Amino acid sequence: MSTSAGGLIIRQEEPRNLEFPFDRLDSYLTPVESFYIRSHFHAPTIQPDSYRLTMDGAVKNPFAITLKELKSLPGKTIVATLECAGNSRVFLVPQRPGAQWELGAVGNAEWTGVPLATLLDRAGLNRNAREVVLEGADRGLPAELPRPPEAISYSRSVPLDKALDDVLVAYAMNGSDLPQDHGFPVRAIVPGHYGMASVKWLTHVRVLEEQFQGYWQTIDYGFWDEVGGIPVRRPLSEMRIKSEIARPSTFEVLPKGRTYTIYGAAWCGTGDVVSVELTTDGGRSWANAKFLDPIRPHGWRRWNYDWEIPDRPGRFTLKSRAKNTVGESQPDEFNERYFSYVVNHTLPIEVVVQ
Ligand SMILES: Nc1nc2c(c(=O)[nH]1)N[C@H]1C(S)=C(S)[C@@H](COP(=O)(O)O)O[C@H]1N2
Ligand SMILES: [Mo]
Repeated sequence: MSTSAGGLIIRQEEPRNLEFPFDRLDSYLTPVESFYIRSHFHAPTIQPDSYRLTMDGAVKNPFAITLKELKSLPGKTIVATLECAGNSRVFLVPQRPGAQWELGAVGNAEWTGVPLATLLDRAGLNRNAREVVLEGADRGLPAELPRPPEAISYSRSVPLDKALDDVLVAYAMNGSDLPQDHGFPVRAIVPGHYGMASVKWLTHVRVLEEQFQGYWQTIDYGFWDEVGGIPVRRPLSEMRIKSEIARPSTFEVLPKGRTYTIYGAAWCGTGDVVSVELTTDGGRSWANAKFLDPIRPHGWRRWNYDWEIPDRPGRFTLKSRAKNTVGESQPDEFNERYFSYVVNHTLPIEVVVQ
């Protein structure tokens, strides 16, 4: 099978926001040229020779490390699916502000780097350390209100236990140096979390003894949780379970009376995807799809399903629904607490049979 690469859809020219045409899905690892790009500010150019990653904050031995030193530390390679928290926003009615992503603000890649735990260990955590702020070299004014009074960097925090568990300080993607748009020379990969956590152009890691309340933690990439009946703002974190139909695509014309292999992928942030079901009658009946990929922590699983297309012309609504090992299942409806993020309900794909 030939693997087609590149050919992204422009959602915004500058800063660059490009979407993978999800109907072209045909490999387990998304080729680097096809991997969606989501950048809030102009991509910074970092010279690899002068690059330093600074580790400081609530630590005993702050230090800065060069790219060469970083690459000389024991490395690790993982597969992780990154999904932008705003992926599939175009399905929301009424329309929400933000990039109108369809199905392709998601990709699955292999990442190589050094565990953040190795660097935190070397820095020596203070007793009251609680969160780890990951800061990128890119700066600017956010596009949406309320805006901070001056330019800010892109920064996000992860809880300390996550930082020590499996966060990767990555310098390679699918076996090659990171491309500039994906964070050259170094980015964080926070497996299982929505893409916003995986800070690109990572130059500064700050350990905090308090809760981080930065712009991308509260104003943007937050949602309304609830404590004792009172809505409270919390940062988005783990990806919620989701499956997407890659083929057929919306309004594709299919021949009646034939077999069509519906094809897609499914992923989640916690646990493993264990089933994908398909409905071709708008939700009255569901049947199991077959997996094409084994379970692999944090990697997506492609699946397919042979649909015997009825022998009559008409409009049909297809939906897929994934379930995982921790009892999560895709909901039927969008959860309004997320306003314009976490669009993981069963997405209707309408096709034309003739
Ligand atoms: N420094 C920095 N890191 C960033 C961003 C950014 O704008 N600046 N965007 C985040 C968001 S919202 C997503 S979804 C992912 C996208 O990663 P990609 O462009 O490599 O696909 O990067 C995250 N890391
Ligand atoms: Mo994102």
